[in-house]
Amino acid sequence: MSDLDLSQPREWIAQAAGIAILTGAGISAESGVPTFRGAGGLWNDYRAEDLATPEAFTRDPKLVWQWYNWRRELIAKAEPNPAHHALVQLEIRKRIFTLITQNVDGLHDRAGNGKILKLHGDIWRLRCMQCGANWPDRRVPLPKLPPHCQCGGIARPNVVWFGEPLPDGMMKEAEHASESAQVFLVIGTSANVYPAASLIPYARQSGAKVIEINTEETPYSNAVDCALRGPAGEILPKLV
Ligand code: BJW
Ligand code: ZN
Repeated sequence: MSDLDLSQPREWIAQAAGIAILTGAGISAESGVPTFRGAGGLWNDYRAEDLATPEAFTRDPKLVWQWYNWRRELIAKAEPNPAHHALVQLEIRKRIFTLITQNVDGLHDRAGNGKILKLHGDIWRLRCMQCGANWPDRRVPLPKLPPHCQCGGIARPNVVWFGEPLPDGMMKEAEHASESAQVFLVIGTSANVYPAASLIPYARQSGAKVIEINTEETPYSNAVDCALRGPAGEILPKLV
């Protein structure tokens, strides 16, 4: 870690008027929130297709909710880490700034970022399967699974499962931010899930310097301008 040369990426960041950032589960790992894939990933024990799909929820809403209830408990105990805080400093400093996150944990909000595009929704919001109403609910644990809406319908977590579209217009906004940025930071994502991962080549083709921060190699590590190997909570505060 200490031998990483940060001078070039630091200069790109310092000189950029506009910055866009894509974060994934790895940025919250140092806060104690498990990632999905890789060492200690959530889905080493649980298969994605068993839990994070609309079909799984229709089959067994209680099982899926038990998984989300457990994750809500873990996240409720977690605090934003130095990587989250560094991104708040960056937002204060840059005129053009967009934080695009795949995370549903809300730790970017709690750290204090304002301009956040939550591509995969928010674990702290519920949505009615019947009437479509959606509302915040931070109770941990939820008293009764599955929770219900006032209309009597079953509620689901307001997140995006496999096979579901991202929230209306959000990908367009993310693409706009990515093509307008001089620097695109990719932090703690395995870059396996689309369309989120497509923003990485999109930003680069639009002219941004792309900087990846990850403890491991990803499919894009060889296709970015600078790949920094190590924990986000240690690298990011030194970069910004
Ligand atoms: C650290 C670290 C430290 C650890 N510091 N780093 C094109 C090609 C192929 C497939 C598709 C395609 N386009 C669409 C698809 C299908 C599918 C898909 O992508 N499948 C792939 C798996 C192949 N995509 C979809 O279905 C999407 N929807 C869609 O495309 O809709 C189209 C449509 C249009 C119109 C009508 C209908 C449909 C939706 C994707 C939804 C993803 N949802 C989840 C669950 C969210 C809710 C929840 O949290 O429960 O989102 S899945 C899960 O993966 C979650 C994450 O946001 C997402 C990404 O994971 P992430 O963040 O990258 O985490 P990990 O764990 O994978 O990686 C962590 C990384 O951190 C690792 O690299 C570590 O090394 C690193 N790390 N500690 C720095 N300290
Ligand atoms: Zn309802």
